[in-house]
Amino acid sequence: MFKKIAMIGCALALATLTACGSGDGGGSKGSGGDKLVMGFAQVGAESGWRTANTKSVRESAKSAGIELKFSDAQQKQENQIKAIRSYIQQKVDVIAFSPVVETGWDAVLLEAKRAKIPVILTDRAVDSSDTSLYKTFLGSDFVEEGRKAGKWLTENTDGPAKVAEIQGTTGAAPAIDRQKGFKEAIAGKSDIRIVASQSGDFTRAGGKQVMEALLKSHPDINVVYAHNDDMGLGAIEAIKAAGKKPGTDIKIITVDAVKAGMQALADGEINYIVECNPLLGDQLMDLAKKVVKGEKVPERVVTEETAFTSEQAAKVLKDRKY
Ligand code: GYE
Repeated sequence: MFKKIAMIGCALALATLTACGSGDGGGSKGSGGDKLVMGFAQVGAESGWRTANTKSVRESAKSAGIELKFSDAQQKQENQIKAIRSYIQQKVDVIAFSPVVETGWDAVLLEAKRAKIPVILTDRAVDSSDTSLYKTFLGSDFVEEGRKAGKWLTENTDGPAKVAEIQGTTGAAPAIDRQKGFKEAIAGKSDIRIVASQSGDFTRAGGKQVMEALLKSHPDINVVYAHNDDMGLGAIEAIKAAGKKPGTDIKIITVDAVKAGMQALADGEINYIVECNPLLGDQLMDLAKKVVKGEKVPERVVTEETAFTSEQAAKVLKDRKY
């Protein structure tokens, strides 16, 4: 296992990091008490998935009695590195973070290791050959998600499929892996071809912009595979503006299954969604308590997930929590 992940949270610069703390501490170790303190470096607030994930982490920390110092990197690796350094300086008990991209973490993680602060990767992996830099990685199997998306397409194409792939953030584990799994699943199917592939940075605006351009450069696109719901929803806006019918003229497959995506799926504007579960908070807090106590934890904890068709989305929509 050469990959790692982790989550962290809120601010831009070091100066703002303390202000971003959850404020429920006071009796923490970091500030002289004995409450467990977690420094969490979140990717950003780019998508519905991320919003649900942040909420889950905050709520779970609270109910687990863990003081959370949260920072938001606004999808920039340099901000996450600053946040992690700040947590090391503050001598938190454990650092968790969700690396915006896979590579470039060894130096800062080595600093945490030298300071004897355990690191948990959550949601996204890092690509490093030194697995001693983190204790565990909690999150989804993104390659499997891509495979599920591709498999559905192989089973639901009527005629040649000309696929536009709207990728997540360049260099991010879910973008790399969701592409890999999808390609694997469609390999050898001569009637399915990815005709264009571009990054929409996991945002709705990004998905819309990419789709607007692709509809012009490749007017024959009849399938969109978007690496998350938000980009798929952005693509829907562009498709409608171009006078085409999303879900009918152009089939749409996405990943996440957040409420807005599930609504579009139930409405027939998206055709298939592979679930990616953002509710990692409880498992994360549980793992944090264990690693701080020095207990052994599995080096990989994979989230369980499913996938939804339009009919299935319509059934579960009203109970969807995020
Ligand atoms: O799919 C996307 C978000 O890392 C699994 O990040 C996460 C991805 C998720 O922006 O919506």
